[in-house]
Amino acid sequence: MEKHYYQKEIETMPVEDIKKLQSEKLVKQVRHVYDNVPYYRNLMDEKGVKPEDIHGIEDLHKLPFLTKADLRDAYPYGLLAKPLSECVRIHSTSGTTGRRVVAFYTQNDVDLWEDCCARAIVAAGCGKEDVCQVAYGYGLFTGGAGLHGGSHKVGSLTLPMSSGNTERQIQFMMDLNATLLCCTPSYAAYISESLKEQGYKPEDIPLKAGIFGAEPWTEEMRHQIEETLGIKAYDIYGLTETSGPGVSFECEEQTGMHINEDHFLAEIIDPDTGEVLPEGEKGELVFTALDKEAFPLLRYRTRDICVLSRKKCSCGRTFIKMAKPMGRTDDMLIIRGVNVFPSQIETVLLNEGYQPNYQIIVDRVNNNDTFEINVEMNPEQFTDKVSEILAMEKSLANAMKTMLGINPAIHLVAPKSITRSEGKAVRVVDKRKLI
Ligand code: DLL
Repeated sequence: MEKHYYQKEIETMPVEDIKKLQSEKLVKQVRHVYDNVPYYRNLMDEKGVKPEDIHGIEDLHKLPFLTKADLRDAYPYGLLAKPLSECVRIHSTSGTTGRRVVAFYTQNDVDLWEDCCARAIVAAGCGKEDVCQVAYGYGLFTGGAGLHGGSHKVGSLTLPMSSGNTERQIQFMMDLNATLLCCTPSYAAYISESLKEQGYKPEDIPLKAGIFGAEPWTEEMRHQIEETLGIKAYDIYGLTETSGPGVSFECEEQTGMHINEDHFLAEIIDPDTGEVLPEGEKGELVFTALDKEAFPLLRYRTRDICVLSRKKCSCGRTFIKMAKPMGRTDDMLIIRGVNVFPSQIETVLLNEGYQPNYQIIVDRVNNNDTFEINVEMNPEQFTDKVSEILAMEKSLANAMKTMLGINPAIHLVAPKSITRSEGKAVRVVDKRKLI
């Protein structure tokens, strides 16, 4: 089968050439930041590093990290490296606590970001003949604008739906023969559930691919969405601070996401010590944006826990791959001293035949953590016999105990009683007020 790329020469560049390119860009970018961002210049001065000390990517470790706390401190303009008159766009995080992060873009920043999203669309097997339904939120969130821009670059017919109004999403999808769906995996699951309820079979649905990201999702959830919609579902990753979606994207191998290494330099560090870890080890993902002009973060700690791998990929792309993020250093729950990730809970649910419709509720009563999971029953599991429900709850609690090492209280609830998400799903309610 012929392979398709959006920018073949870059995407299949020999690794040595990528590293050389990254080194050249890094030297320039450090100079740009030092000269234009007093906040980061101070961090470098405190660490005793000057731009002259950075000769290439081998010197990256000398640079100070930048954290979300720095972004909050510097809000709103403190990390801006270009005059506002040269900026054409702002996006912002969906964060619910504290100050939001605002990111600025020059026209060149927007262009390169859209190229990254275009690479993802082509890697998902789509092109000019496709109809791309963008059901990520439009607005300050980067999902809508990013995939929209990428779809234009590829020349697909773009359906700028934004998220929500599921009836209308389905109507447009069916009437206008959408072949590519872009939205969060939880919204994709919701749309597929609604299609199924309306009696559509996978073969009735025009879609052939989906590009889903912005939140963690498991392989099990991927299989379920793929089966219900009759598509191939591709993961896409990114964050507002690094432009948005498209920092990395999946190819047909579906074994991790290729990082757009001509624009982003990735490292994995030990989140406790800051030490750089070798390829293949699990740790916190750190990005240096090599081309961003207006908001050029160096060594930005994402808080996402991940693994990198440079194993040869059958798609021909040479960019390093990142595994699906396993969670965030800040959404890992510590319950009764045990580390718990929502993704582990989701894996158990799907293995045990439940849908990924659940909510985790953690509280602290008399200095003890309480740990409850509300889980929706499938319509076919639904029963009003208390003994049957209790038996199902017990069996699910046992499966959770095996995976997590601690025992949650499981509450099976009626089908459709947990609020569906049109954007990022809210999986955890932590009432302990630990911070
Ligand atoms: O979520 C950008 C995006 C939009 C990515 C659309 C993909 C698709 P933020 O709202 O700033 O930006 O959230 C960034 O979301 O640090 C991860 O924790 C998480 N995240 C993003 N993509 C994935 C993914 C957008 N594919 C934060 N898998 C990141 C797991 C993801 N987590």
